[in-house]
Amino acid sequence: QFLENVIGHPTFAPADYTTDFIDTTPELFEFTPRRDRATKLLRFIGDVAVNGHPQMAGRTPPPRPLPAPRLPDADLQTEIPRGLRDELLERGPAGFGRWLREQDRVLLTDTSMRDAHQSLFATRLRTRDMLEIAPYYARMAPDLFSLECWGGATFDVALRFLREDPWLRLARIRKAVPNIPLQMLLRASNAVGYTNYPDNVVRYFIEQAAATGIDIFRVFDALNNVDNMQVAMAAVIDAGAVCEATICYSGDLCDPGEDKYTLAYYVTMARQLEDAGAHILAIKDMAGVCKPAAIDQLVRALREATDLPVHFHTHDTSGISAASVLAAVAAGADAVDGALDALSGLTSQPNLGAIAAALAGGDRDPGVDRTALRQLSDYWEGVRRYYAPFESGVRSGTADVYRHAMPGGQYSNLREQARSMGLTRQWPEVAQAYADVNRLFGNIVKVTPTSKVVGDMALYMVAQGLTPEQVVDPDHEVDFPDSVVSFFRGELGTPVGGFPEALQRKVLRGEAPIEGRPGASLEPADLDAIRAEAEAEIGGEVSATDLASYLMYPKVFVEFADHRSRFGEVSRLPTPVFFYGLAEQEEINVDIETGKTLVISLQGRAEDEDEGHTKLFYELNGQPRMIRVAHEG
Ligand code: 3PY
Ligand code: ZN
Repeated sequence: QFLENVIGHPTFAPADYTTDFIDTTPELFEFTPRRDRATKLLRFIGDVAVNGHPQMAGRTPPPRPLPAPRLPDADLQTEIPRGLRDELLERGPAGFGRWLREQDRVLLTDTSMRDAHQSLFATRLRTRDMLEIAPYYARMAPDLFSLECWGGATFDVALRFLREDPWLRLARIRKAVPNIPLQMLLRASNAVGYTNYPDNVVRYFIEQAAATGIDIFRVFDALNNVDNMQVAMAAVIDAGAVCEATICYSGDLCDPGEDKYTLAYYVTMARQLEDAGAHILAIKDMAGVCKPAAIDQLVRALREATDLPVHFHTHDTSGISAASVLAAVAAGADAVDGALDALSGLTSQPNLGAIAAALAGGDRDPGVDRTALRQLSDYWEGVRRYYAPFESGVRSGTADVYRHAMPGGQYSNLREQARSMGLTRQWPEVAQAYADVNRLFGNIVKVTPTSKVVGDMALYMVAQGLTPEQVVDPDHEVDFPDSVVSFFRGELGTPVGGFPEALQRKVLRGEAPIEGRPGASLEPADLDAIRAEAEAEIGGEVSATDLASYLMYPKVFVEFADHRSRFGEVSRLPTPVFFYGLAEQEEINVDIETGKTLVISLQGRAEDEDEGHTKLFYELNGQPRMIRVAHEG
């Protein structure tokens, strides 16, 4: 079919098909035999070789060659043992929750594939690096409570920057790890986006996620608004998955002056979540400010006030969060989160291997194989080297987090944003502005997306040299960022205690805010019409999961789909090749499907007689191939 298409095409010049030719004649490529998939990947590799990866602009690549990460020595031919997911499948979500609460041991969630890299290297961990290690998890760590591997910022970053399909990532992890529950972070009505979606979109997204492989949904609302969580929670329960309803920890329970985020406040919320059908309660300490004495009180109070098990999540930004994890365990927490050693610490989770070791032999010993955890971590250590250009450069814990309370998943991003605005040296001012904005906005819960609103305003203040007094002064003109205007309109819901009225009037310039739950004022989306619109935009078929991506991020999905049709499944490429390019004479293996491997090497390059193009000479499975790449810009 390929030959027929090409030979029959009027603009075809033998042995001289160029990327332009391919780009301008997509109709030739409406089938996907192996040769076509190979051509697309060669074209992508060529594009990185000639033009560089767009993500690397302004970043320094690590020295090459990068040693391959070391895989554990477990035998992948052995049968996959029974794991905690089997317990879940047998008992169902409610029974699983009750079972969890009855355990003496504390259970462990590994966040390496989601929050750890979101918090350490800008969410850039690629599917290929997850899939290499996934079957080892299945064999070596079946006693883990869950792998947090999806949701949060990973969805957006996969499509936008990694140009890979987050749904394929999930489906493949599921296939490789059938025995450990897979967990995702869901921003309730904001799903995996930054704004409220219509209720039927939230439900559709959750149905797709459950069908593709998510067992446990950690559902939170960025203002701790239970009303905003009901639709998502009900959809999770209807999908037959575990609903881990989440309380975002804010303020300071250890402060005698704390009059907003009090124990009574958290207990009330926990009871509402239990009434709404939660199977598990999560305490999400997104900034890592929940001190040991605070988590002790909180875990005890929530377990006493409800019949639910309690799962504690924190970040190590301060450098001492493991103390809070151990305090949570001592107070009766049923499960805790950590990241495997090599991906732990700093703005990520505390160290899972160290937590397991500290608890070993005690009455809450998690009962995991610590040698296995070490070998899995050895792998992550090698993988982390690949992503060095995306690390924030933060080298130590900082007590400053107790002042600004930035979420760990935001901290490195905001530093990067500050850097790109030329504000690197003004970081202390940005941190102070963040704390000031929080005060001006009425001391709100700060987690995606409200944390983004506060961060946008803080950067704006520092860039403009605005003082807090000027921000509130009705006579001082301020051009508030869009996210701030949308927040004060109530598009993310209403904060505990309401909006500061005078500031709201100033921001909205007389416009009336939304009353009540934002989702209630959004028209249901016409999914059939939207699918037709998406198909028209990408000029091809839109699958059920493609539609879910389009509903979240229409523009980003269309760009992704365009990339996918030009370059194929780039998630299959090794990470150094994806970001830094294939070195000449380096040989790589790329599995394009089970049992089908491409062996690719780059033999040389030459400038083309046609100016602005480079010819790349490859060897593909022993055969010479030439690709011409247009120079960009
Ligand atoms: C996210 O929503 O991405 C978060 O990690 C919040 O902590
Ligand atoms: Zn987190």
